[in-house]
Amino acid sequence: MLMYDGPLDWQDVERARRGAAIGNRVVYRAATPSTNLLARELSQQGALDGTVIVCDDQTQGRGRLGRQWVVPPRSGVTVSIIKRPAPSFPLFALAPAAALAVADTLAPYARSTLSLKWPNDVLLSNKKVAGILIELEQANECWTAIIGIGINVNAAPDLPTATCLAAVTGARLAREPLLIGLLCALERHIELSSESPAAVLARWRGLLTTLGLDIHAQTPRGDIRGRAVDVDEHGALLIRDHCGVIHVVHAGDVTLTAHSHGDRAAE
Ligand code: BT5
Repeated sequence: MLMYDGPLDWQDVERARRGAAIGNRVVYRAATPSTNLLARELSQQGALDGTVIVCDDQTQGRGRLGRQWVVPPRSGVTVSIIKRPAPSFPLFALAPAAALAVADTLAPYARSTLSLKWPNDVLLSNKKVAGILIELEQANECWTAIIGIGINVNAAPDLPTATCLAAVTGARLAREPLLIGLLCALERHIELSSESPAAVLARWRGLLTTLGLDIHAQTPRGDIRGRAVDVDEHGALLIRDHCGVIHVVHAGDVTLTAHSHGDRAAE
């Protein structure tokens, strides 16, 4: 019988990923403050490229810009991947690759309600079901990326903007096949990114619901209001303000402004 509330069977995941570039080695903790933090420590201690860190209870999960990621214990996929791409790898494609990997993992269960919100939220019925936090470190000309992904599978935190996969499927799901599928899809999209980053960005762009809408962007350089008209070849958001000036936004947060609002709860 499947134990939806039991501990993650991480050995099942490692078995399924034996010999793969991502997940050949899986590190599991019942509880840890943050898998991204642990991944960084393990990476500094020499953990191999493609090592996967998972936990059942993340007590101080991190979002972007100092925010928190909150997950009820044993309910979700909480994972960080250590990736050391070749020097020529287009790092800007990593976040789109990760978002597409999550989208492909969830699509069999919820294709019609799935969308992406710039820069890296995955939404189901316009509510956030997954978040991605990529942290980069450089040493001796080489980059290490810690790719952190949280997916709400059987529960979501008590936030009006959050949902979980089970809310859409109406049934609780085993987390192991989702994690195995996610690692497989991530490996595929990272490979594709190094061969053709433009193809990855084109697919990612196609799933972005942010485009064409009037938005308010909070960026490290200040606030911008206008219409999200496109993304550029590096994934930056292009916003046209009311004077017609195009702003290129590499990092920030986006909310819809009044006349774009419909039922888009996660905005
Ligand atoms: C993110 O940040 O969405 C990135 C989340 C990354 C989490 C993973 S879990 C594994 C790894 N280890 C970590 O410590 N982190 C990564 P951001 O775009 O800043 O969104 C954070 C905001 O989303 C919060 O301020 C809340 O409003 C909301 N939020 C928090 N927890 C949520 C959840 N479980 N589901 C949906 N929304 C959530």
